[in-house]
Amino acid sequence: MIQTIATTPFTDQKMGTAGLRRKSKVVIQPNYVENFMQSIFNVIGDLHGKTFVVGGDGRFYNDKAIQKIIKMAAANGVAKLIIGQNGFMSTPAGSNVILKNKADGGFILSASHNPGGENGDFGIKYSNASGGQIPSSISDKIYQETLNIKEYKICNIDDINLSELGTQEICGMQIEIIDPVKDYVEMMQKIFDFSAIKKLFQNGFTMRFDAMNAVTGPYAIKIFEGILGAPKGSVVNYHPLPDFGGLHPDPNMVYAKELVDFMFSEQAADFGAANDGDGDRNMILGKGFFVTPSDSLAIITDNFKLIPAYKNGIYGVAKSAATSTAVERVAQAHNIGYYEVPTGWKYFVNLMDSNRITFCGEESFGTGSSHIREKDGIWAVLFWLNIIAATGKSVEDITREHWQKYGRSYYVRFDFEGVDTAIADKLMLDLENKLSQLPGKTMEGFIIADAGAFVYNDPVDHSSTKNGLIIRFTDGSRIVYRLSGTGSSGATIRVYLERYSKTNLSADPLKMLTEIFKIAMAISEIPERTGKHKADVVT
Ligand code: VG1
Ligand code: CO
Repeated sequence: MIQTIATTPFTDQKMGTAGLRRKSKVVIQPNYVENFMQSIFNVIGDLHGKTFVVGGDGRFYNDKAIQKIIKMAAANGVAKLIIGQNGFMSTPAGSNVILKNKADGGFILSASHNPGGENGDFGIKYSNASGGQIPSSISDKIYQETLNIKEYKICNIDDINLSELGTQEICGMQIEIIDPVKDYVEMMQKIFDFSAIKKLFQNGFTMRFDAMNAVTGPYAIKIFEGILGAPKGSVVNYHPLPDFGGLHPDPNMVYAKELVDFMFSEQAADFGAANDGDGDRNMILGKGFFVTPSDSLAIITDNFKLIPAYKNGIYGVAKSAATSTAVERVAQAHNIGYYEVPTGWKYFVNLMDSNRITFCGEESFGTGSSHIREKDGIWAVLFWLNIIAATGKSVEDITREHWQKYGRSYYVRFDFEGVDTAIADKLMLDLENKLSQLPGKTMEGFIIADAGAFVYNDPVDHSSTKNGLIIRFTDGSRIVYRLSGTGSSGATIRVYLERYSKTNLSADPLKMLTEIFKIAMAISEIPERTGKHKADVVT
């Protein structure tokens, strides 16, 4: 039944910040998924006795790609696959299943927060036995392999029915179909005070969770409405759809518009939240109030004692360089370790494995802890509910009190999308060369303290990564520039701005950052070079 099929390489199978992401139209080409998967299997080497976890966020092509992966894994000698029922599994649930079963790795079929459907994107995230996505040293090897691939192995059998739970054997490989929600719920119950949150809802507390027609719907229904007793209808857009119902499943102020409008209306619930396509991102809202992901990480860290699983202490905390410095002040206050890493969750994995950190987060709506090795959308929502249940305070009060205590980091990200790749690369190169001349200069009344590339030297594996450019001002304000590594066409220039104030706590973030924005544009020449005088997305 095992066939060896001749193939020719694709030249664009390099993984980005989090796995491979391409237009669906590209991925559905004959042999595209096959080449990529065979390259991974070749780099792993001997697959005998190995177990992998497979699932996806249910987007267009999830069903087809998963059948190919199953048949190829069998043909390549994999011992066992643990598969999410109907081929579904969120990214955080997948990480948990890998760790719980001591599997050798896993594949989540998702392009995360990118739109799905025939005209959207498809992707594959590859994790190893750590439960986190592979480091660049391995993805580089896989990319080299994709450029040289000549053949792949596949089992010539009918498609497998993925709807029935249980174990079966296909082509000499064992497959176990599991309910991915069950394990995930059990894990959450071990971390948080479910009975306190349940009481909160019994006392009339209201919430709205927007699953954005993506993978977290079934998890959210089970946890929030089922176990915790949130009123029916609290979870919306909970049916995972192949095109996410046309939504862009990125939980931010721009793309989660329906939820934002509701939470800023007269009918607003006490608490609002959304997750992204594959369930690893989260947005937290109060009544007419938005919590930036950078503040959310700081607040979560400051309140660790309220949560059963962390009450006896946490190791340390880490953030991506582009994330605001709010959590740094909390780490100092609690005298715990503090780390700054490049953008991408894979950089947190070594820090968690070596007990250097417990919490970590990114400005891009990602928060998580060492319970798994991925960011975790529902975990973050439960963390906030647990803080609210323990303190009896609203989202807004919790956040404002945090600012009173630590001061406020005003923070906004500007994305310039669809920029010609050559123009974007040249812009970043020229900018980097210019940075050494900036320290000491005064612009718009702000004095530049230092400027340079962000370089991370991993304290565990001693790898060195350069990611983004940072300008720091004497008052603590910062500008970070990066090119996105998750797009599927053209380049996106991300500009992250931050300004700190100890006393001015209720200003409009965009107003606070007016001068810093002007400086960021003047130094980088983004308007002149890209023709864009305004960002495409502001979050
Ligand atoms: C973006 C975010 C980054 C995040 C990554 C994956 O990457 O900025 O913080 O880790 O997406 O998120 P980039 O390179 O486009 O800036 V997701 O929810 O995969 O999985
Ligand atoms: Co995601």
